[in-house]
Amino acid sequence: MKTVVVIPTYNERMNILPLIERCMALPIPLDLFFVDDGSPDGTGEYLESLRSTYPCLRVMHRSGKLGLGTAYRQAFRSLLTEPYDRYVAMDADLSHPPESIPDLLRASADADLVIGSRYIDGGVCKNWSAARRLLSRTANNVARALLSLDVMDATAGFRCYRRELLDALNRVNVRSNGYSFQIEMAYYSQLMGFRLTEVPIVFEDRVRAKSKMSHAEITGAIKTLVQLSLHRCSGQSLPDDIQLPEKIRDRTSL
Ligand SMILES: Nc1nc2c(ncn2[C@@H]2O[C@H](COP(=O)(O)OP(=O)(O)O)[C@@H](O)[C@H]2O)c(=O)[nH]1
Ligand SMILES: [Mg+2]
Repeated sequence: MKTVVVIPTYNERMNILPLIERCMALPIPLDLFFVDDGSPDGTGEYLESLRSTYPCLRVMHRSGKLGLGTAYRQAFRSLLTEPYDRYVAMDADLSHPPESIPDLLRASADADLVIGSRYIDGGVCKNWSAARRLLSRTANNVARALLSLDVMDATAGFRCYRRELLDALNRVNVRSNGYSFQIEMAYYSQLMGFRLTEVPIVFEDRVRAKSKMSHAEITGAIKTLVQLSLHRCSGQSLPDDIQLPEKIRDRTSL
């Protein structure tokens, strides 16, 4: 099974080396694909300098801070042209423990989208401020209520997608540029009838560098939630050219 880990970075220089070392210490082969948005702290250049030591590492450089959602979309589109079976997504800040990647991959034997979850039994969320906790819980509760999502942690960025799901999502009109991309991807995955599951993770707030969460991201998430609930209320259409795999078509909720 060929797996690539996609990691968007913006000013994460201090987190890069421990992240790569912990990924490389895992007993499974992984390719690492970073998407750096011209980080002013030199993350992109630093990643380039590590390529000779870690041949499995690649970097997509973009011209400026273009958003988390577009970083993932661009990376996934490019990596779908390569023969990967699993696409893991994670933050660069070590909040998502690389040691849980094997759990996500194992669970992907029976699920198309596996979410590394803070909010199911066994999931832990450490050292997060009360404000961040409240924001995350509220976003999840609202997403579940408005979109009938079957997962407890739809905002989580630690995920594993099977190839056929990512291929279908690539043809859906996913619009979020920022953090709400995660909710939108979970929504369309469920809508198309793909199987979603969660595995518990121990999430720990970053120790180094700063979070990029902002008021603009919160506003963007509210906009996405409104758009998706309107989409849901208006008959849940998907583009005509979406070719769902037959076994998925049988159980789609459309
Ligand atoms: N390429 C890229 N990466 C981003 C952008 N915004 C955030 N990130 C990265 O996305 C991940 C999640 O951001 P983070 O600050 O950890 O958000 P938090 O976990 O919600 O506090 C981190 O690896 C960031 O460096 C962006 O605009 N472009
Ligand atoms: Mg983070």
